[in-house]
Amino acid sequence: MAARRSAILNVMTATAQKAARSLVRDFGEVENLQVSRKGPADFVSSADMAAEKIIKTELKKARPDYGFLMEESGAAPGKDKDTRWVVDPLDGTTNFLHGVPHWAISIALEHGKEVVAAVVYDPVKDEMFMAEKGQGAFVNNKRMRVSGRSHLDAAMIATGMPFKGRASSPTYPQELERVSAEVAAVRRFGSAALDLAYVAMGRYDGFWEWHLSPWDTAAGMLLVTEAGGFVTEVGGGKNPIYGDSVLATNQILHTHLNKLIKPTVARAVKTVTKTASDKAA
Ligand code: 2AM
Ligand code: CA
Ligand code: CA
Ligand code: CA
Repeated sequence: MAARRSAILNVMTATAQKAARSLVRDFGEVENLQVSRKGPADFVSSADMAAEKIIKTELKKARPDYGFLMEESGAAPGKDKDTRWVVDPLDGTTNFLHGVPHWAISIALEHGKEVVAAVVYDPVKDEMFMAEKGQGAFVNNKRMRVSGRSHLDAAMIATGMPFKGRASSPTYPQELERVSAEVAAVRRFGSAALDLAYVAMGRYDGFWEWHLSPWDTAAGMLLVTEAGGFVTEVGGGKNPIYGDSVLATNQILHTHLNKLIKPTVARAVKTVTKTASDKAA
């Protein structure tokens, strides 16, 4: 079935394509880009900045009243206080800067704290992932469905390694060990937006990562739910976009995968509490 794109998805896909042309040009001569560091393992390049500028200009032209939350320029409220774009102009910057062809543009539209439309575009593979609340999810012109795999021993699970240092994710090594021991394969490709798109498409059966930002997850989350999957925080919390973790799976594996990851989380919370009270004593 072909996707009939609404006006808003047309705006979002055209914007993503325009930014993609700039990014693809820069990807072709990555050695000439200006790169700076925002933190210890946090890079931003002139490609990220140029793409963000294009996206902001195009979206502003199409919907002048909407606000923005963008990775590089932050929050900019619009006249319409209820509606804003949540944008990552380049998800997978580290891949991009190393010439690894796995990165994407992520654009979500949030209305009244709810994501109502989403586009994730991978220009290298020419895959345009899109969804609108209540209308299903599509890749190019094909409907997407999450996988039907029901056993962890056949599942491919994606994750992201903690990028804020070991101390910020003390339970992650055990989580990875427990998950690796039970599933067919674990993958770590370095773009959370594409990880979520691949769960929506049924390529991956699940994905979890800690400490992502709203621009990494907002669009991908709607792709997964509109493709019939589940997205929560690790442990089941209902705020994966603004919380501190995301767990996305097909319909069947959510409880299993959550249980595998969660026990170590519970232990870590106890340990932290004890240390804090020790200090106070
Ligand atoms: P980015 O490329 O837009 O920064 C990979 O684990 C995911 O984490 C990617 O979506 C990446 O988004 C994000 N990420 C990687 N390093 C990061 C850092 N140092 N700070 C914040 N987010 C990061
Ligand atoms: Ca970044
Ligand atoms: Ca990102
Ligand atoms: Ca980014």
